[in-house]
Amino acid sequence: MTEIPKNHPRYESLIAREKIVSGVNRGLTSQQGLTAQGRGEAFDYLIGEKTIASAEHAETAAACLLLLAENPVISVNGNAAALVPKELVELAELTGSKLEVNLFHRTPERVKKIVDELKKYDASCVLGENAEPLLNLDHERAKVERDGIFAADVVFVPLEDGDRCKALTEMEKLVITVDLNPLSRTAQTAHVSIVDNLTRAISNMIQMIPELVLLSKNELWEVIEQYDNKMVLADALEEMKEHLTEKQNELLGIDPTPKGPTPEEVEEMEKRAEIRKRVLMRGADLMME
Ligand code: PTJ
Repeated sequence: MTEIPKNHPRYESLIAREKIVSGVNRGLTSQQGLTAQGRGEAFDYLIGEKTIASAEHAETAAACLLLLAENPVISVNGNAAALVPKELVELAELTGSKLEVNLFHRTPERVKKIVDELKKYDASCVLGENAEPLLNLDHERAKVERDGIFAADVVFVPLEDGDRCKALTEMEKLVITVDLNPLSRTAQTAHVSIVDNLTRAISNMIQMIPELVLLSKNELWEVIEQYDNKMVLADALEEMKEHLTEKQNELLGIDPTPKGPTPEEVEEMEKRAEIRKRVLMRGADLMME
């Protein structure tokens, strides 16, 4: 891995890039995963490389769904395995979810390598090696495990392909995704779309779970009932628009905050109003005379 100094202004982003490259070199991540990461980075720029409030709301709803589910499954692809393997194992443990390696560009070698990678972080059981073509899609993309994603009531599929996301929602599962592109078919099809970087989203969810487990089932359902995925996506687009306008103003040296008058200007305005009043009164006197 290239040494990245901690004080580099783009440290987080460069480290993520290194992790994806290392994932490709170790045979975990597909080459297509490199372009996917690049696309994600571009959208992260637009959103200001931070967790926006609506994404945090989606992360809360996602964590509640995983806690309420009877049979939750977290799907792991080559990018997720390179970026957040330890965190995925932790999230699975905290929510009682199964982990399943589920690849778009599937090869048995890559599935095995990702299973072994997750086991390095103490995952007790990782599904994926015995997948069968059970989704309503053509051949390799259709493969999932019968006791894993196929049987799940809630599936968490970060960085998923649009077709497969749609196939899962059509199976009446509740589908959660993480996708920095609010316009992607996946983001538009999933029930809960977290528009945030996978690295931030997973650690946010891990941090909120200790508080969420203290809530009753009814309270967890309340969070979900108030959740509106369309609003979350619309808000992400709005944030991007606002962020772009802010950057445009910075470039043009425009200060968008409406300025009120200075105390001197207020005094001057009051003086003028007084003079005007006096002139009007004098005019009225003259007319009476
Ligand atoms: O390992 P495989 O074979 O299962 O392949 C995984 C990839 C991601 C290559 C595959 O599913 C794919 O081609 O995905 P797409 O269609 O490129 O979609 C990936 C989506 O994730 C895009 O909308 C990106 O903007 C988004 N994305 C990429 N990196 C991140 C991200 N979203 C959040 N966090 C990221 N780090």
